[in-house]
Amino acid sequence: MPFFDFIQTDPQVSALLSQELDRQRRGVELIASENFTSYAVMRTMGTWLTNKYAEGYPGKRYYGGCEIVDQAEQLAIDRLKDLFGVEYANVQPHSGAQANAAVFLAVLQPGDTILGFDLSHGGHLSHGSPVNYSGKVYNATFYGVEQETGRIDMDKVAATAREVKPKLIVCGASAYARDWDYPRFRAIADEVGALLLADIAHPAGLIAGRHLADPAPWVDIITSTTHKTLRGPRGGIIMMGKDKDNPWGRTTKKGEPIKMSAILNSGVFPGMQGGPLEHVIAAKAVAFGEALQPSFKTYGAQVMANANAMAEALVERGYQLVSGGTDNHLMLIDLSNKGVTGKTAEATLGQADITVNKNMVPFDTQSPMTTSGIRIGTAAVTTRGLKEKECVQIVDWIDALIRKPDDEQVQATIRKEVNALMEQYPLYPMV
Ligand code: DSN
Repeated sequence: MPFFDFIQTDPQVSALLSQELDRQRRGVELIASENFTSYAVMRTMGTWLTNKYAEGYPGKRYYGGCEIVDQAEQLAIDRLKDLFGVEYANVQPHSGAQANAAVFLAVLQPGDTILGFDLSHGGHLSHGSPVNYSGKVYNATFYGVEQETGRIDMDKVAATAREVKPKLIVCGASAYARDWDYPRFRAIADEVGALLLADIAHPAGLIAGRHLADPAPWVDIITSTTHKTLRGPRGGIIMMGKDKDNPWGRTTKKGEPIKMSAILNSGVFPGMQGGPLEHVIAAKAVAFGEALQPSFKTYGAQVMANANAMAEALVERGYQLVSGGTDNHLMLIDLSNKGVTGKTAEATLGQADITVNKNMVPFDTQSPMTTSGIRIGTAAVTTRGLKEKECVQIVDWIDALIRKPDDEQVQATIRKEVNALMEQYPLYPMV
């Protein structure tokens, strides 16, 4: 029975589901923040757990009938703690942005100063951008990358921190191809008396697989999404390497110090969210179970090998990568020397069923809707089964398309080749 047969009562939505599955199957997916969940993760999301209200936490709910979802949520928590070797995990945030919002609400007061990575240099909207609540409610300040190196200069981060005296420093990005110096961020946070938050939404799966530096021993709080390199359902999480007493001396009515875990939990619920999405939380449990398998470590190694192969092939063909290469699953390509904007490149590659997103590059002179660059990542194509050889082939296609951005013949020819390649790597063949 086709996966979506049960919604034949709604042929319009059913047709759209079918078309989207076909789009995902036939194309090369290079959006760095996307991936393909396992069938088990996806099926778990589409279950009757969606019917259950469970405001609160396992064992302490505001509704009856939670004894089964309590077990599912506890399983997700326990597996996540195992996966990252941490003492505290909250699996309820609906997204990474919600996780960040809950943390900010829990540990900051309106008007407090935060120091984050500049959105226009690769940071994230929810780290203080003026168009986001985080930049409206808090006094947001930023560090960025150096124009010559495309890398963060930690001495400059320290100088900015000394100047602005933030209550919270955020390390983490949406488009930064390098690993993070967590010990140095820790030293800076300690020097200025700030809390330190690592948002690992992009590299989470690579950190879980121990391919990249582990923030847990260094930072106070970790947030992430679950659907990028971690390959779970769309959602967010919050973790702490160690739980500890809150630094503000807040106590219970009995005068006992309140743990940070309680403060963060209340930031999520009742602070930021209502009922948790227990169907998604159960799917997170499935995904964390998968990530605990040895095969997930192999997957992460291949994601990075594929990214490296693409980065090298791009550089060989004259492409400028911000920071010159990659340590993780993504790269940011500055197309200014190729005479096309990010917007044109995204549209041109899209015509050949290669999906990327236009992306600002540091010190960009184009607007966010045009951009000088594109961002590409290898998490999704690696899940499909592609290896270095196919990744270099993809770079050749990208190069041919960008050289002749208006040539519909080139686009049609490459589209056929892309579709033929991806047919060899079935996506959800059981559907
Ligand atoms: N939109 C995500 C990304 O593409 O990185 C971050 O929220």
